[in-house]
Amino acid sequence: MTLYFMDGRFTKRDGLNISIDDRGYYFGDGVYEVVKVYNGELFTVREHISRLFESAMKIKLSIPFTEEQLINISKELVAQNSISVGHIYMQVTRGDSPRQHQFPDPTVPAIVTAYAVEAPRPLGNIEKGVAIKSIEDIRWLRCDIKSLNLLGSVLAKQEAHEGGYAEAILHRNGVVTEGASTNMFGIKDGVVHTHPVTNLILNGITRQVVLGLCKELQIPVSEKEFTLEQALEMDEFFYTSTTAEVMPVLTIDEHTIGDGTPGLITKSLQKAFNKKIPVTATK
Ligand code: PSZ
Repeated sequence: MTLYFMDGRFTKRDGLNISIDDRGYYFGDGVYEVVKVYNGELFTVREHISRLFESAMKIKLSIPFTEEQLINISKELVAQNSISVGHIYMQVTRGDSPRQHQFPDPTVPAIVTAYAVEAPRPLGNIEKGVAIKSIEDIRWLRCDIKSLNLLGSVLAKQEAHEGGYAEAILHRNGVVTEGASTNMFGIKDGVVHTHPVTNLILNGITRQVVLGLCKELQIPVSEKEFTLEQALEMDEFFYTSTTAEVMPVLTIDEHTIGDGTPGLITKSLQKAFNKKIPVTATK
């Protein structure tokens, strides 16, 4: 039996009290996080919860819990649901109020819901690598906010999925921004390239972990814009996210990257990443 969190308590699914007037439902007016669980332990939970508060602040949404309380709720969900390998999903919306675009006045309490699920790591793809498709980035100009409004990402992911691709590589005016739900990295002549932290990307927690690993392994990094054309000429390519981890890219559209197998630097980053997570997480 899965236990959910809502309104300050843990409940079964049929005990959830979701309103048609929830602003998340009408407007996608809210923010969210996904936190990975390895061997029953939350990975980088502090960073994720802190980003949840940053996203909320950027949309002028006040969360009725402290960071510490949300971390404890996340831990409780993992324990209550006996999660071994999987993730936590947590979202906060601007509350339950009759539909009108402007914020409810007076303010209504933000609604925090969360659940935990068991889900295997994508180990086959992590080892073999994947094909991705270039798609124009039509999202809004605040991609730094982890907002519930995901239509731009949903449409890109669907188009990639229909073509048999694992992910969409988004480009704006020819510049690679990120993936539909991942951060993109290219490696050329030993240098790791990725989009700088601006309003045009989400500064992924996995992105930050991987940049830390580059530093530890003394791999030079360039956080500067690169074009889709330059991406095709990279020696290696990979993307990162909480669930995709460090995912090698073998082809972009029909163009092969390097020799069409996961690159050496990519593999060394995967190895270093694996050392950061509980070692027995082989699922
Ligand atoms: O399960 C999934 O498919 C997940 S879990 C998290 C994501 C996907 N994606 C987060 C994300 C994103 O939505 C965008 C637009 N860019 C980058 C990322 C990667 O962020 P982290 O590393 O924090 O998960």
